[in-house]
Amino acid sequence: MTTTEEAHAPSPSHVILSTQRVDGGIYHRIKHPSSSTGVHMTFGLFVPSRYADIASIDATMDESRTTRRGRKDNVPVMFWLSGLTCDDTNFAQKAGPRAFPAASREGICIVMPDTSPRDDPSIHNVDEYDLGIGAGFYVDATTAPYSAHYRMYSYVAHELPTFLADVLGIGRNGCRSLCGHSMGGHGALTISLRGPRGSWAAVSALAPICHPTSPGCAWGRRAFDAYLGGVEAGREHDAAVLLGKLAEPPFDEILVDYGTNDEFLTYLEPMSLVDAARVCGQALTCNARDGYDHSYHFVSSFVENHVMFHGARLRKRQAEASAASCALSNPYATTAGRPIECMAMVARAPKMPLCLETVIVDPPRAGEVRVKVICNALCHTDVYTLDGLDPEGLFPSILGHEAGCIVESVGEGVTSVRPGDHVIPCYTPQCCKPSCVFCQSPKTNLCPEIRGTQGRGLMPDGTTRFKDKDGKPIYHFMGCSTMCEYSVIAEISCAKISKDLPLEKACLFGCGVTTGLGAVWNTCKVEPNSTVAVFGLGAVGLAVVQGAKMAGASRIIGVDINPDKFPPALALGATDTIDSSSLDVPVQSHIAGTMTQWGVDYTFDCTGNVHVMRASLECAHRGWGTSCIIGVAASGHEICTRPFQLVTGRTWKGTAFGGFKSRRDVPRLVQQCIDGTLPVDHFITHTFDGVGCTNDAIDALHGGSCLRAVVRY
Ligand code: NAD
Ligand code: AHE
Ligand code: ZN
Repeated sequence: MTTTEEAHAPSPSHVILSTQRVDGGIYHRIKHPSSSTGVHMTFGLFVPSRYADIASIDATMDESRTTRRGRKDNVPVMFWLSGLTCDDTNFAQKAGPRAFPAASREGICIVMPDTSPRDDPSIHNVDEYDLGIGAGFYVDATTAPYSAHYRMYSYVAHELPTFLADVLGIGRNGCRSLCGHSMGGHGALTISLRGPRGSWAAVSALAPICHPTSPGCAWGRRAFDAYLGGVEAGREHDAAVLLGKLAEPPFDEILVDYGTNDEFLTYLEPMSLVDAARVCGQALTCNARDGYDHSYHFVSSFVENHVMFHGARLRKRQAEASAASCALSNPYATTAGRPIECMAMVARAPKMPLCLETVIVDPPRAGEVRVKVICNALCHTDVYTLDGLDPEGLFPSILGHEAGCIVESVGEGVTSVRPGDHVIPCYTPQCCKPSCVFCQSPKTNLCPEIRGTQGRGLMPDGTTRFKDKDGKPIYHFMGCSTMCEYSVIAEISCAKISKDLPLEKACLFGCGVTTGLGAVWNTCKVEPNSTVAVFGLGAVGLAVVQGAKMAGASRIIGVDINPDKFPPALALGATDTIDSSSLDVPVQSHIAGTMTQWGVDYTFDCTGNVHVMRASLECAHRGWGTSCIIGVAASGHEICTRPFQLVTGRTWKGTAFGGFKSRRDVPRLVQQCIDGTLPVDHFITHTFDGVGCTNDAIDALHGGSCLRAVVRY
């Protein structure tokens, strides 16, 4: 059994008859062969500028059809059904100037089908305005000669919605509504009332024929006699009858306008609809517009109200549809809004192994996002804090800040991510507020929006979302806390990324790799042919080597006290390696004196050791060398050098997260990795399964051969 949709599935070939720029967007006329009517049908389509890819459709719709088919967002559309004698252009010409800008503001498309199968070779009755051409009455005719092609009900109720959804990605998931004038008002009301509940988001009408089977309505009676063989059969296409039969109201509200000077008022009988609505308890706003007649002057005077009426309901439907599709695609829908009990590695005290515990993760509050942590990579800074070296270190806390996550649920007001999205938590957030001088400046990535509470292990409202099994609060860490199967982070700390990169690779962009690359590209802007020295060849140091190589550095000196780190450094582009612990002179004199005369253009500390930071500065080139501190020094440790070093032209600077603006740049880096221009596999030297293995990852990092240990949850 073929479904209604399959029976009415659109055939491939369509023709764009015309495309015009109009106020608020683009207006197309499209002709296509219709399986319902069996002839070619033409419809008008207004597309707001914001839907550029649809607005730019052309005759060869094929290749980009897939993109439109693949659209994630539900583009809403209002169907405008015209009245007797009209074709697909009347509304656009006479009411478009008011309706289109309003639709653009509302973010909705408007589709304007023809009023009859105009190409039907057997119907020529041009002298009868209320039957045949221009008068299809939105029914499927059952009597000859009209039964051959006059199937306007099926065309508007089924085929055209499928065409729009399938070919243009418009009006999917019920994001469509009906409005119409006169015969079109009848069509809008009856099609919406006959359809399965919920298949249309809203209905409204201007001067609609409300009770066409009524003795007073000659139009209805003539049409039903001619198309359906009698008025009785027309009861299935009579809005007042259909509404009066309903047990409960199908819509939150129906909007109707008519003119008190409408010359066809006796045919329209709006009060019959008011009575029917009262019977089934349907809210109906029926406005009698004083002095207005049946013309398009009336229509264009009130069409904006109707467009706004539809806009509000279509947006609500859009939100419901995306929430529903999220729920469908979001295996976490069942946990949303409730505390989650899960496993975490809790740092109970400095220099003590992490404890595997059951914790409670509360739901996200306003502006917050709860994420399922898929994997977490260990960064030296986690160990530094666990070792009690971090002046901001707090216990008990949940550490971890280099992770790949999936959004489980979002708090109130969160719009940039939704359940099911892949995200990277970022300890350097990006609020993007116009008032934030840091986010607005190209010079820095240090958005301070939540830095105060973040440094105190709290969420922006000053509370925590973690509790242990005794109900005691547990502190957050760096606004991430990803050594837990679920975490709650601020929306402004969420970098939404493509799902095309496995999270166990994408997680590396949460800290070390990004920091190393950014120190070279953003903080120091290393030029081609520069000479570089990198102190500490862990993941951060090796990312500096990789970044310098990609920047075209001519000489890259890698310094470490662990020779095991030299092979990966050389593989990534280091030209020289030094085991500084084996030197009998200070490393800076070896580099600036033996290996080079005056030092190198750029040096980077990736150890966190203040002595190495000094050495790294002091072998920066006399006159112009720049030394960048990446390493995080232990509490109380301070850097020093002779001011003479700076007087003689060296610059000492530092970087956090490589100067990258987190939410803008992390997705780009991930995309570069997907495109193959930024490989990172070489950083993953160890993998573990289960949050409980995090202590093993720490041991691995201490082992000396580990760059990044990725723990998969
Ligand atoms: P890591 O432990 O993996 O690597 C450190 C490397 O330094 C090791 O290879 C070690 O052998 C080497 N090293 C140690 N002492 C040395 C010395 N005296 N001379 C030369 N080499 C020495 O650490 P990582 O994850 O690569 O992080 C490196 C540093 O960067 C840490 O201090 C970390 O806290 C910091 N960090 C800072 C940022 C930031 O935004 N500024 C981001 C990430 C990491
Ligand atoms: N809490 C320490 C500061 C530690 C620190 O400098 N952190 C780096 C990131 S390390 C990532 O592995 C950073 O981004 N700092 C900027 C910031 O705002 O913290 C302390 O000294 O108090
Ligand atoms: Zn880190």
